[in-house]
Amino acid sequence: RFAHLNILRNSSFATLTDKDITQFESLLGPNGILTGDAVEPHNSDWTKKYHGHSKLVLKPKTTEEVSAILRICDDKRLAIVPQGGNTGLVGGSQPVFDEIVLNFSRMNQIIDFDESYGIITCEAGCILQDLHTYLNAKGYLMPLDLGAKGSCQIGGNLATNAGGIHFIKYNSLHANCVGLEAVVPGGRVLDNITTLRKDNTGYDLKHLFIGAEGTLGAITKCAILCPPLPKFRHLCLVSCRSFEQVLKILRSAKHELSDILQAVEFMDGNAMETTLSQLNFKNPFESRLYPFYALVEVASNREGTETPDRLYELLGSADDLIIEGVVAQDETQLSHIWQIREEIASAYIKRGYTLKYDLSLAPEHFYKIVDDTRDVISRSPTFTANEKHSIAVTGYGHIGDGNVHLNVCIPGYDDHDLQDRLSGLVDGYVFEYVRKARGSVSAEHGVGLQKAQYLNYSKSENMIHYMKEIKRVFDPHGIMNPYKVLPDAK
Ligand code: FAD
Ligand code: 2HG
Ligand code: ZN
Repeated sequence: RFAHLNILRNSSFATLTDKDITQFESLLGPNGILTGDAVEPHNSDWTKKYHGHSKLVLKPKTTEEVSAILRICDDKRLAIVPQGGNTGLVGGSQPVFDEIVLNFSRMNQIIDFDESYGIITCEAGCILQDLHTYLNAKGYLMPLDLGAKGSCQIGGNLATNAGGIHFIKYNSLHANCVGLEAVVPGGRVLDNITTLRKDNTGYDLKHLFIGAEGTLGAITKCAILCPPLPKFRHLCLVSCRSFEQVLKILRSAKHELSDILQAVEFMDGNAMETTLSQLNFKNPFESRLYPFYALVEVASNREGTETPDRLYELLGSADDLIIEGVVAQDETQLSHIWQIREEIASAYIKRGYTLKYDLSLAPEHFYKIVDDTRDVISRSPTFTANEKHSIAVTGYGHIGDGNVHLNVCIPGYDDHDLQDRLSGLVDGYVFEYVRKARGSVSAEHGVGLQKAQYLNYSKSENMIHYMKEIKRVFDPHGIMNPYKVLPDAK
């Protein structure tokens, strides 16, 4: 299904033999490898778009085992794909052809928590939700929170530099990762595991692995700076008639609540309607639906009414901008409203085949691209009237960070011809729009396979030149996650 990407298997890679499998099995033990049918879940992705043809999954338990694997793979020219929780949305964690899958699920130990500085040190395969649970019990939290937290791993989060809903408050993993251990092809271990907050001893190599999507090496351990868990949080959901009104609420929230602001999220009416109907959720506004919604979350350690009062004040001062608003009255309501927002992605995947665009755009383009994409589809002679009627175009996302998720969805998964016509039109339109608007074709999900051919829409020729040079330094034979991010890097 990727014929249009024109990808050919790199003929310099070896083909896996039974002898190779035996060698890996003697290295990792029988529980350390998967073959046959057990490999299949690792060949596919959550969006049901990407399907690889790997015959082997390796499940190391230690950095030493990862090092031995990458030495063997480099010597034998066996291509390899790191895979965390496999929740990525850009086809980055599946093999394209027969690459070996390097899975981190058995490297899931928490190594240490430094209570003075709030720094957790752990292995790459720790599930994000488990880290939250561990830290919450100690009065801390992970600076990263996202809808896939029950499955994604901290190694995958670092490899994608994942953003999520609390980015506006805690910033990116580049800001919060203080230590990292990675293994590069050939097997060298780059041990930069430290809990020092400050270390200005030359080039900070760990940042190259954050956001590299597994193309430079495997992340095996990390140390993350964790904020204290605020004792009280409060959330409101408001509905608006126009997107401009949502932007005004964002500006007020940033000004009036800056010291306690945790999240400002956005969804349009189609996202709300689809999530409620596909997942059978209760509408917080009974049966009433509106064109646009914003969520504003604040948190503090102050007991009493001071914090929620400030949220009510914001709503009062924005009275002319809001059609209807609700402040969650307890944890159950708060979780319910968050669930609606966080499960939009799942709702569209349940509805059918979904084109996903994860864009950074200036406020004036943030929703315009959604409207324009809808227009382009409705004017296109490529689709019948029935097809046009069935295509849902929606915008939602992290408005506080300028990150819009544009999703275009058709019901079901069987109509490959419609899927191809739709992506043929919309991919070109959206990425060209983003290039002209000087946005980013990937705000937080990464480039993976999906956007590899559009990297130059957001990065200059000189920057791509040096990215390829860096790739060559760490991975001279190109075995690490080939065909992704920099497809023609050798
Ligand atoms: P995988 O999907 O397994 O891998 C992702 C990439 O990282 C691949 O290129 C892979 O090769 C590489 N990789 C994985 N582990 C390692 C490692 N140890 N060393 C080196 N490379 C590695 N993303 C956001 O940014 N913000 C969101 O709000 C968000 N919400 C989501 C909601 C849902 C419902 C879903 C399904 C996904 C969401 N995502 C979001 C996308 C995804 O969850 C993130 O990209 C996440 O960080 C991926 O982690 P993972 O462990 O699943 O990695
Ligand atoms: C979110 O913010 C995720 O919900 C998923 O990043 C976005 O699926 C998407 O397009
Ligand atoms: Zn997101």
